[in-house]
Amino acid sequence: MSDEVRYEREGNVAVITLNNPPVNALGHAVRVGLVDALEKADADDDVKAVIIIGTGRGFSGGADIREFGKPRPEPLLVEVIAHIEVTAKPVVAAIHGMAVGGGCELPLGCHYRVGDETAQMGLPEVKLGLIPGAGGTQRLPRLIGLKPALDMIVSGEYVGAERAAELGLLDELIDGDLKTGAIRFAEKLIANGTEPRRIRDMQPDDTDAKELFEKARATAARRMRGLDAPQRCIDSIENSTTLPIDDALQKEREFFAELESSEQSRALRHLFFAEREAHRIPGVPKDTPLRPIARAAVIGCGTMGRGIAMSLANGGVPVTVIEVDQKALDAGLEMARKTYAGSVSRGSLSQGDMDARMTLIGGTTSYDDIADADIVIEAVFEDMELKKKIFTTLDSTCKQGTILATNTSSLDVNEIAAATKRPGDVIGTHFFSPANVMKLMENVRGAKTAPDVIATVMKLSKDINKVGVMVGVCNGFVGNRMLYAYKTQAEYLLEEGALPHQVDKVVTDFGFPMGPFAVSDLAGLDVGYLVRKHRREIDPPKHRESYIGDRIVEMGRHGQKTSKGWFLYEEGNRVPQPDPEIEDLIVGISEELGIERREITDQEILERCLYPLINEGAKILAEGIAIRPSDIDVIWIYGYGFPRGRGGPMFYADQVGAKTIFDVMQRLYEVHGDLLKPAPLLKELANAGKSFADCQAEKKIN
Ligand code: T1G
Repeated sequence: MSDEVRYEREGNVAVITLNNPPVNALGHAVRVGLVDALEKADADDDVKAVIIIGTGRGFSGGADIREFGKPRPEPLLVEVIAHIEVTAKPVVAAIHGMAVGGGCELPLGCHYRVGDETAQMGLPEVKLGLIPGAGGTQRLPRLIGLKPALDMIVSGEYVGAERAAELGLLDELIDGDLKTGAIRFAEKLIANGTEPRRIRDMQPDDTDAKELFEKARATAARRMRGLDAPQRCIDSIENSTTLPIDDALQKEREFFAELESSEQSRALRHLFFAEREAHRIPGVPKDTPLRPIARAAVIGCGTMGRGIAMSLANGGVPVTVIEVDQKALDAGLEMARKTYAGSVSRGSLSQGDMDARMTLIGGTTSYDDIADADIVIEAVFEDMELKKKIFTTLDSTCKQGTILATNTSSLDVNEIAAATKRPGDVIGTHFFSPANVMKLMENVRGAKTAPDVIATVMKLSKDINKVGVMVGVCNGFVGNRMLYAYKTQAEYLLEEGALPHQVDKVVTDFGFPMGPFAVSDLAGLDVGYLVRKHRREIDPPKHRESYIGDRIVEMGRHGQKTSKGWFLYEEGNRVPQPDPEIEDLIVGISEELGIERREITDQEILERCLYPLINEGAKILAEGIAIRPSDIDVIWIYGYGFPRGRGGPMFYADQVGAKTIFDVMQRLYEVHGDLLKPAPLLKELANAGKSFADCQAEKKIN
């Protein structure tokens, strides 16, 4: 046997063990080893049943995603599964931890499946822009029924051991040692002379099939707008009710091949690895010791502060929130309770979970009560003097080793750290609003931030189910600095002839959930107005800023919360409606500025918004503020809703081509000036015929 697949015999039961750390991915060596082991079990007359079990953290994380997009050597996973299925001796999958993707399809090719309480089973291929390509769309519906199979495959979500047993995905839940329990299960089969039960021989239950598929298609079109894989999943599952299984399996393989080569799947697979790559940080080895985080504190219980507190509680971290007085504290905690209650009423959270999380959130008005916190996250108004005052207080109050984090969205973390005697303990943890919902944690490394503080905060981001990315210090860090470049152009376009609904439509047609102006209305225009005003006082911008947004706020229009902003909002309706009053305002401002309005094409809008964003990303990379292009992609996907199927701004730039983007930027620069001057790195890649991915590969951190 190969190292990746071990073979042993326990009495009349052959035990085949997957041993391919870290997740028993079903790469070529594993597939070869499995076939060898099955043949060995077949040839041994003393073997009356077979078990397949995994070592390490789980049964299997599925096919090896790194093999995709390249020719895969035989035996293919479908062939291995077919080999298992025709085996004359009962084959039992013994599952712990993750059995996902091909790691779930392989057990479906087995005749029986048992699992322990840690088992998590699913077919998440849709999240990679694929469909289950090794029989999952045919076997799962036959085993558990159309509706649960549709739900699992189209959502890509996992089911735990209990639910798997309820569905019939597991034939038995094993208490105690899994291998022992699985052998006992196999021995019962032998004793009873139980024959192999092949899922392929089961007939799918096509009750209400037509209605189920119609509903599934409509839901997928709404929830996963613009993505191809969800629809293909439904098509393939529908084939299980209309075609003989071998024809349907052939169609499944055709659908898989079509999606595997698609830009959407390449983008989604890029993001899968990009999220993990973000945890590779220069100067912070993988085995950097972590500081324990048993207790947290948050300064401020406003929108951001309570969102952060909820995120920590959601991750099981006890947290104490500080406010200036009891009234503000009570109001903030009541808002947190109401937010949880909303989730309970929508059915996305149980009352028990809400109660447990609220129990983890404490409150106080005294800094002394948080002296023993392991991490304190400051989330007060974006005022540098206020933040420095708070950090000086924290420095003198908190125990040695407490991590002092600021949620600032753009201010200088080094300046904040300098207000303490422990700059090594200071870091930025920039959450995105609403912090209890948005996944991105843009963690900002100060010049003196200690490696173990970085490692601890990156691990905390995972523990509270966030996506952490490490960035450097500059105005706006990575996300907001790029957003500023994009929004500046969006507002200039309004002065030059475009209107808000036209710009927003181009951006939503590209795949963003909302356009820039609708987003501003949702966030509240008054917030940005105050930040801009404050910023102009302390750090005047180097270029002319459009003042359309300021005028709108000065008209008392703050966005959705006042039913008027860039757009109009009817009572109880959040759909933005164009407002002639705003269009008149914009035309008037063009006249004030002496700009002759012109017809602006959608293509120009798209290029004027996206290419300056990419150009700013190129500058950020050259300055070392972002470690790698894929980190920028992760930031934009999880912090700003960049369409996942496009892979993020830098991945998208590689699809368009650096030369194309450079040529457009050069032309814009000649017309609109320095703000649109092509970044040197963009020019370098364009001239060398290289991509941002090449750039990343050249600087890979192991
Ligand atoms: N292939 C290759 N590498 C993988 C991998 C996979 N399937 N899964 C994980 N890794 C790497 C990952 O990049 C990381 O590497 C390390 O393993 C630990 O991962 C035919 C076609 C299983 C839930 O979509 O969801 O089967 O950064 O940090 O938190 O129909 O990994 O250490 O170098 O995520 O314990 C379908 C993908 C494939 C599941 C474990 N399978 N994996 O989470 O570890 S397509 C998936 C995960 C398929 C069939 C189709 C998670 C996990 P590095 P990790 P984790």
